[in-house]
Amino acid sequence: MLIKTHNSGFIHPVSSEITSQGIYQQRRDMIRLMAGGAAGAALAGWAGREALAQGVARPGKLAALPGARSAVAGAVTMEKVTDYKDASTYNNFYEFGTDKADPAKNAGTLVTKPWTVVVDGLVKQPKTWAIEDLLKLSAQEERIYRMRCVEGWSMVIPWVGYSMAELIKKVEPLGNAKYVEFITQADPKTMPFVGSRVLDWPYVEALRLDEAMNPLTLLAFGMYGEVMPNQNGAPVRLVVPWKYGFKSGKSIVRIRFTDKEPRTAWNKAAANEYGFYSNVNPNVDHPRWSQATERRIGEDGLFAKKRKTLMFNGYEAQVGQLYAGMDLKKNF
Ligand SMILES: Nc1nc2c(c(=O)[nH]1)N[C@H]1C(S)=C(S)[C@@H](COP(=O)(O)O)O[C@H]1N2
Ligand SMILES: [Mo]
Repeated sequence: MLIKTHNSGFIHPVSSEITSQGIYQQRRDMIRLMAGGAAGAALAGWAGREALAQGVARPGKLAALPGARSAVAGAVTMEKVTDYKDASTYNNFYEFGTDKADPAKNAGTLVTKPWTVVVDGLVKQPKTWAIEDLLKLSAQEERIYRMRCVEGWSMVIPWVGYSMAELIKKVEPLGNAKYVEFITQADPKTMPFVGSRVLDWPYVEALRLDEAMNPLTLLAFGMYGEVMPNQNGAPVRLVVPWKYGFKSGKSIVRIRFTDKEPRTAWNKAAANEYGFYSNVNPNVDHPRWSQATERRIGEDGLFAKKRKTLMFNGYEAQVGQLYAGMDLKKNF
């Protein structure tokens, strides 16, 4: 990232310089600049720098949404970032069709302004948030996460957002809140496949409260240093990098805290295939295929080897303790 300091102009910090103090200062600078409306070219952001370093330029198609590189353990991988083109044109978003190319083709009709997110259920501070206020609740961070779809492909995506825990702390869950349900937009007028019977709309996902509180769980507003493209879940989506992709609900309109395990879209569609937890696990096969390997999108040349899928998608150190003592074959 290009950080403006009072006397030395623009400097490029290297990772050894990223102290928590540095991150703190960077966040304060960012908040100050955003508050002053100065977000612009000078704020191309860590995302932009990181992407450039990896040979993936910020595409410059959408409004900039830079984020300071996250200090959360495990939130940055040095693996090659997936090309923006692949990340934005090879998607699952069944509200816009079931083909991987459909969301990019069809999601132009999604209306993201005005947008509100209702936060309710078992919380002390229920509230309807305007998307603009939700965006400003905490400093935007860049997180370069590995993403693994249950279908056997994976990507590496630089998301921009902040930990879901920031919002949870703000709304103060009651003592009996055990789960968080994420309800997404289901508007048949703007989403052509809502109304089809492929899923029971709206698309609903959920996490246990402690999973939602884990710092890796990201409320994302953008990717590649820009605001979220519609097909990737504008204006706000969840990203849960240790679970299969379908747990990361797109275009969220309501977040509800509950005491009972919510029914979720894919679990309702086929409970024997898609469990509540859906943690990435190479040792537990989908009933119809193995989950031991994956194909990294962008590496699918003739000689590209399949990669071994990692337990919890490589985030075991960060999230393994959430499942201590649980039988992960039963709780798949
Ligand atoms: N609302 C909604 N969210 C969704 C889906 C969907 O169909 N509808 N698909 C899921 C699946 S299966 C995956 S793999 C990821 C894909 O996200 P991406 O397009 O950002 O890669 O979104 C998830 N979130
Ligand atoms: Mo998926």
